[in-house]
Amino acid sequence: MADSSLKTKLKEKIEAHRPRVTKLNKEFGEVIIDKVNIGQCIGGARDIRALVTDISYLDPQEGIRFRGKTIPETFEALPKVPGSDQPYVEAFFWFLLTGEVPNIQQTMEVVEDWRSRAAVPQYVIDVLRALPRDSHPMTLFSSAILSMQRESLFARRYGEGGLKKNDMWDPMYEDSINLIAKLPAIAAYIYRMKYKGDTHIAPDPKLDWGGNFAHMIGQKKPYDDVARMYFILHSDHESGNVSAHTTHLVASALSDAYYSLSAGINGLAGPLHGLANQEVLSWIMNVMKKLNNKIPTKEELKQFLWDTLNSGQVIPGYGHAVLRKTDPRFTAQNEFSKKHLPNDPLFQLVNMIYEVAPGVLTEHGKTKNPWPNVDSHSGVIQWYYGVREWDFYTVLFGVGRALGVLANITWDRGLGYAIERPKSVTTDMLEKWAAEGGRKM
Ligand code: CMX
Repeated sequence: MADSSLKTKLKEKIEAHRPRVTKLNKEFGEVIIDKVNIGQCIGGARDIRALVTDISYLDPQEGIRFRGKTIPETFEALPKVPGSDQPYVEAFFWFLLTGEVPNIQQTMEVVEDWRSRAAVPQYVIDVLRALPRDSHPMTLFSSAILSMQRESLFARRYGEGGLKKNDMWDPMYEDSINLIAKLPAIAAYIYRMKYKGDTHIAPDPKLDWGGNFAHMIGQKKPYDDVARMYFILHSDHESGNVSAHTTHLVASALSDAYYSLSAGINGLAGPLHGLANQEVLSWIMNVMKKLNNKIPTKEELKQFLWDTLNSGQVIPGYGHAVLRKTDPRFTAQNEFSKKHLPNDPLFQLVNMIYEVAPGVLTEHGKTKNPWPNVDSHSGVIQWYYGVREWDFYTVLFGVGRALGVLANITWDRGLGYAIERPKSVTTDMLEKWAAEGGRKM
């Protein structure tokens, strides 16, 4: 079978890019681009420039750019689904992989390709049904992905021997597309099994990837656009965040896409990362419950924020390891909400938190970034459209995040990136270097 246009384009891009990386490595490998201090060593490797990706870049002030485009530029440039305001997620994936905006024919080829690979094997359903029904949806999601590892073409071809380093991106790409195509149906199955009386809705072969997810969870327009927007916004945030880095790290051992994505999803499930969007909603609901479902005044809100901080908890949805301004993914969701749910009380509460929380966090004085991140807004939109089971929200994040991390590990294999293996040191060594004023090089 002939390769798809996307795969052909990707091959061209990888082959054109490879000499740049080889040259950098061979001729300029000794050039210093960063230094590491004890604080970074203890403090989660923050800000150390030690990863490479061309798929997205996160500027602390401006926020994310996908392939050089801001969020509004990205949404503007991509072909839209007819009758919708939002682009095809399939077009976005083409853009992430190649850096080029596809035309509508190229986009529709991806739509067709993903449709043709979307059927979820029965044993995945059996695995989901065998797990305790009160398992967290992220446990179900990660288990479903891992259970499909036996399908990996990468693992098969590697195991057969003779898979050359320069050819590894090909089965990694195939595995990635096979996985992406199935994720909406898997996520929808989890949703309806857990929360909708175990009743299920078959995919509609006429719909695109994002629209089909909305359909399969039982949502109507304009939720299809919420799904598309949500998946695109959550896709990629350069390489150092926990889910992206974990996926990359696991793949660096030449583990296949199934092992790697499942691991990344497990990292996303942490409350300091993706689970924060669930935490935001439960925090907001707690505030409302304490006030008999009344929207708090600014003074009451301020008090709740302080109570949270004084009890040693973080304010979910605020702060960021890299960003130092309002997350443009927050802004994009805020713009959407202004248009579609301007009078929703929870949306108004999100805006009130945005007015009050940065001041409280600044006065509290710990966080380097008192501004909201993506998670402080996403749950409220879901809630408005009736997706109120907030422990499902991180699965939505995970479906979107898969696009970015799988594009990245396909490129990792295309460029032959090495197995990741940073060096560790002991506390004794750090104390010695602290006393000596630095490590003697
Ligand atoms: N509320 C209260 N305290 C906060 C805070 C918040 N929202 N954000 C940071 N801090 C605290 C940290 O806990 C840390 O305290 P200690 O010194 O006692 O350990 C201090 O401020 C310094 O942290 P930082 O350098 O500003 O932030 P980090 O890079 O260490 O952590 C993050 C980043 C996102 C984990 C943190 O801001 C946080 O916990 N935020 C709330 C959870 C959240 O919204 N996570 C989602 C992030 C986006 C995503 O990945 O989905």
